[in-house]
Amino acid sequence: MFSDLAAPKADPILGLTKLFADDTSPDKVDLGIGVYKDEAGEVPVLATVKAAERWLAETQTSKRYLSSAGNDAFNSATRALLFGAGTDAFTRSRTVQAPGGTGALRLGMDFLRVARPGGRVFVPTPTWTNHGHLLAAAGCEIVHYPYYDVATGNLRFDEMMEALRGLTEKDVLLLHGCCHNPSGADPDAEGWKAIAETLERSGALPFVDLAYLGFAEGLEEDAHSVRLLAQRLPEVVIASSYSKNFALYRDRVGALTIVGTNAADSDRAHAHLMPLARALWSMPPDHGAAVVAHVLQDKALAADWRRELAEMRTRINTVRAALVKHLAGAPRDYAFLGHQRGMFALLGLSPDAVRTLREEHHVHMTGTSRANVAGLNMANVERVATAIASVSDL
Ligand code: PLP
Ligand code: TYF
Repeated sequence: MFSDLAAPKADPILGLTKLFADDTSPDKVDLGIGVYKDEAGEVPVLATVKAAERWLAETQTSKRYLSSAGNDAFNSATRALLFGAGTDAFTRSRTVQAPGGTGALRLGMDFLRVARPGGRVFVPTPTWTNHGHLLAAAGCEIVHYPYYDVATGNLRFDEMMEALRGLTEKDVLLLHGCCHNPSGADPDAEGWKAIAETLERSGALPFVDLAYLGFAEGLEEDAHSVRLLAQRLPEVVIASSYSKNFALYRDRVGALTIVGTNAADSDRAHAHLMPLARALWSMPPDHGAAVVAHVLQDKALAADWRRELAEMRTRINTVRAALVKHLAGAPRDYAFLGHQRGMFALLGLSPDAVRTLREEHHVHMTGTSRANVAGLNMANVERVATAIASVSDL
């Protein structure tokens, strides 16, 4: 009977929404779920998306099925964004549209069972909460590797490299392409080189989750990780998302890109993705991908989108710097936050401190003390910093 079903464990990030809604303080600040907010605290539709949606409404003549691979123009534009049009990696890769980065991750994990049967998936600690659920659902065996030290605010780079020495050619290494969630700490160029060398030696397959392209330093800069891996290694799998950089969250726009040794190998891999996608969702939702394809194909709209993306990135980096500045006198040195990128900052606060922040200061973040920096603005950042400083000893 359904009545016998025990309540499932709630998602610790999504569960925050209700706590925030129930907080009646006019000063409450939401640093919970990872959505970009503007200076006014809104999550607006981008102007370029609105323009493309108007175009789509005017010109779309049919909603007949496309295919399990989705929109071809979108898939090609995705490869161009990842690698640069006409590059070697562009030529020897194939993309399948998926419902969000999450869909791309799940499709990619199903593909791992085909491409690396019996292999283990090495996952960073910490990582995005959904990675574990997705890997379990796809039946993948998980091995955790050390990535980030919450106590010091630094990468655990040497320990990570030591753990990666255990990789074999059957295994898979899950990496965050930029703006690591939840820490915001990414390897530098030297670090990526060392990771690529380890993968080269072991023959393990890199599986890159790229959900924040353009949110760290820029579109080209943030693609460095996937470009380097594709250049150095025969095979790479990339799950990318347009939820953040196009603010298309609910429209579910993502892509799975397979880089093979050559185009023929990638075609073979692509053929395997089709039945896997059919068993998951048959065809991906079209609207958001059609919008992204139109924006990226139209020179003027593409330039406008790059400006809108730069505005989001600049605001995040500006409020991050302001947070660090206002935390300068805190009992703990928070300077490390200034070296990290993207929407998230892992503050290293105790669960007690997080609860006090929520109950007494009306500042909401995950129980792990991950703060969405994009929830800050010039009007609230000093108050939030003061509140964080006041609970740093708890
Ligand atoms: N990967 C990471 C690291 C994320 O933070 C997210 C968050 O939204 C996703 C993947 C998936 O994004 P979506 O499925 O909303 O496109
Ligand atoms: O980490 C975040 O906040 C975003 C959004 O189950 C998100 O990636 C969080 C949890 C989830 C789905 C999306």
